[in-house]
Amino acid sequence: LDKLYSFMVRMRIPGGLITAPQWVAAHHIAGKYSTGVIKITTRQTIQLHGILKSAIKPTLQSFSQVGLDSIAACGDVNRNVACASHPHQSPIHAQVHAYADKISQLLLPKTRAYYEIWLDEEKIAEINEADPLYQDRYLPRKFKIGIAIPPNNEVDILTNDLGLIAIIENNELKGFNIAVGGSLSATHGNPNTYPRLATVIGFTDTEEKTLKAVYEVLTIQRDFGNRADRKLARLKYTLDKMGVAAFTKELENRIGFALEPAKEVIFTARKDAYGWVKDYQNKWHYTLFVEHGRVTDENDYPLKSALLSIAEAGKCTFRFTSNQNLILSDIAEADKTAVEALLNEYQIIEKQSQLTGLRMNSMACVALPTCPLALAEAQRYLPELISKIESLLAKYQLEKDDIIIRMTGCPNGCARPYAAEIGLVGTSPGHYNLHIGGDREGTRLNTKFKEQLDESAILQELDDLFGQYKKGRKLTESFGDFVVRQQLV
Ligand code: SRM
Ligand code: SF4
Repeated sequence: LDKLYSFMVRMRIPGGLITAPQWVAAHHIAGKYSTGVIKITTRQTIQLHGILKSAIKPTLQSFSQVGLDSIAACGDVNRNVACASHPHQSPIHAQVHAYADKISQLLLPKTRAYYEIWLDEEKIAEINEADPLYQDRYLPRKFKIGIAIPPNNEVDILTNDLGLIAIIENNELKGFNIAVGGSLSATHGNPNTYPRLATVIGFTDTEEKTLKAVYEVLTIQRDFGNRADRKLARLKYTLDKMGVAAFTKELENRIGFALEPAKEVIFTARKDAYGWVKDYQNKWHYTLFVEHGRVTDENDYPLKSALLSIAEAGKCTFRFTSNQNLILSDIAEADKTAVEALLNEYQIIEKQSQLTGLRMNSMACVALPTCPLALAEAQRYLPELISKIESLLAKYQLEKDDIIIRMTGCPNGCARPYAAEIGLVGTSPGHYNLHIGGDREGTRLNTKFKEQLDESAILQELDDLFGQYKKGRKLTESFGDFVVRQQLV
């Protein structure tokens, strides 16, 4: 018997916004063709796993019928564009959010292959499709773009190859600070690889200039990126090789204008706005913590059924956050009670109210059993580990502390563990490197503290660190800031 291969499908959902009918469709497609679990990812989209080869085409066709595709959600192209998700972040949130779609469209590969192979548009060969951006070679590596609306940094803007930071004054979009060269991936034992936060290189005011700058950052990476070693091919390595000044000069040559000096920006948080929040247009939004993005019915928690009922009622949109969470969004005042009744009927609100700060600020990547690169568990294990860490937090009365903890099954960094206050990076089954000292706002990477710890060693180290934190922290000091101030890393 040969292996029974199955596939994963990841959708392209710029800014993570879909309609209720699209959620209903995703629910049924997942049930019919995949494991049934809808996984919200760290880049605001959804994945389905366990799709057999014969089911790929019907899956993509079913998504296409509701206006969703998976084009460029993987590969050496611009990936799903992430954007600040919550409409309460600004009265002009929609204007900023629209950039996610514009950029996604601008940078889509021009090939019709997806339509031909999966959507029966016939003509499968005779390749003569002009693509001025990707030409005949695509990019040397994946490319990621995010858009942030300060002061919230839920998108972890500086971990993107290219980050746009919206500058809003008096409810007017003035333009964007442009940050380049972020990426978290690293490889165990390869000192040439490293996580890096993006460097802010300037500001653009108009839409035309911003999109031009975005486009030409990609052409620089296309032309200068390392095509000999995929481990060193991301924009961060291109940037560090060229130097920031030379990179900026090259960009200015290509765009034909000088970038303005970057504006001052302050980030204060990365947390999602849990619960009910009203926005500037008097619409309501309910943000739900979805543990590691897994929407399913299990452990007496019928989340997937609840979301289906809510979607079928048709009174909200669905917004995915970069923290793997979900916002039931754009709810009219008159419909709020109905949505709340459904949330209560399925005990969603009650369950949410029982969660600790640590759990609500946790993320884990997929890892085992589906990720072929996983060295250790992540999303299947972190919930259980957090229960044990919660006992330690209770010991020091730190249950309400919003400590950001993230786990990945390997050093690729899919749940951005290097940008967490506590990062656990898988090294082998049951073992993790422990990183500490990221800040709460996402402007400082953490540092490796201990290597190859098993569960009891992780708990012992955290017990000790929490004890010191409880005793020595300044009034509102975060765990990450404390361990750095104490020079523990
Ligand atoms: Fe990732 C590869 C899952 C966000 C860095 N990532 C993978 C693959 C496709 C494994 C593979 O290549 O065979 C994983 C699929 C596992 C599965 O079974 O589903 C996978 N990555 C994910 C997701 C689903 C994690 C999650 O649990 O949410 C995230 C999907 C995002 C999306 O919707 O597009 C995901 N991946 C990230 C992030 C975080 C981010 O982008 O904000 C990173 C770190 C940031 C960065 O890119 O530097 C990330 N994934 C990687 C890498 C390392 C890339 C590199 O430059 O070396 C790989 C491996 C690769 O590309 O060779 C990878
Ligand atoms: Fe897989 Fe590693 Fe990404 Fe986790 S971090 S999903 S184990 S590639």
